[in-house]
Amino acid sequence: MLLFLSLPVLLLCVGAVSCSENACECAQKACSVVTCGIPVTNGTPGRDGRDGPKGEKGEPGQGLRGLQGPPGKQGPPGNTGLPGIPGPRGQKGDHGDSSVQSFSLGRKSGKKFYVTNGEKAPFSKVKALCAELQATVAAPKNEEENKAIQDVAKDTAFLGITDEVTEGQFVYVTGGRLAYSNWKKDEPNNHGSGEDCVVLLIDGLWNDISCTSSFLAVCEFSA
Ligand SMILES: [Ca+2]
Ligand SMILES: [Ca+2]
Repeated sequence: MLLFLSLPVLLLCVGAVSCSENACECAQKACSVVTCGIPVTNGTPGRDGRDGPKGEKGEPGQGLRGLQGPPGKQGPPGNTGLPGIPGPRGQKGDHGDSSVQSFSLGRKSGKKFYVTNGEKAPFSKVKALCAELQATVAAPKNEEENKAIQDVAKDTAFLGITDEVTEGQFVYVTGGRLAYSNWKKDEPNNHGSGEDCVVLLIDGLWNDISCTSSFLAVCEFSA
């Protein structure tokens, strides 16, 4: 009640007097009619109250989430794993050397064995082909061997015989003078610019011929 009475008075009087004392004394100085309450001295403060009940959990914060940071450093390598289970057995592979694979079964004569892959080539390549087989170019040393090579070749084939070292003197490429020959009539004739290699013709007769011409390769194995 006091507050209601004094407040309007205070408001009316503040504008007239400036004072820094308490509101009631100030009002009494400034205004002729003011009713103030009797001042009362304060008592000693009461003891602290007991703690209140725990409050409810608050709402999550509304702040913006920060940007994702850069990736961390790579960790140390792990331990080596156990060995895996052995895989299934693979399919059988192809034969390794195609030149060996394509050679057909030859003919055995005495202690020799002849094979051909049906390939026609210059004499230098025929020699290389036979060398790949750990063999030599077929060179008959008697009529039986000549017939055996003829049966295997069924075409004009190089023999392992040349007169490259000394013209007109035919020798085996493996070394040694001829032990047997079966020249065709009027051969060897060293025709044209020279013929230093020898072929076995289909009829079994021999002819000297250019080493750079291509004829069948027949190789010889010693059995
Ligand atoms: Ca010759
Ligand atoms: Ca000739």
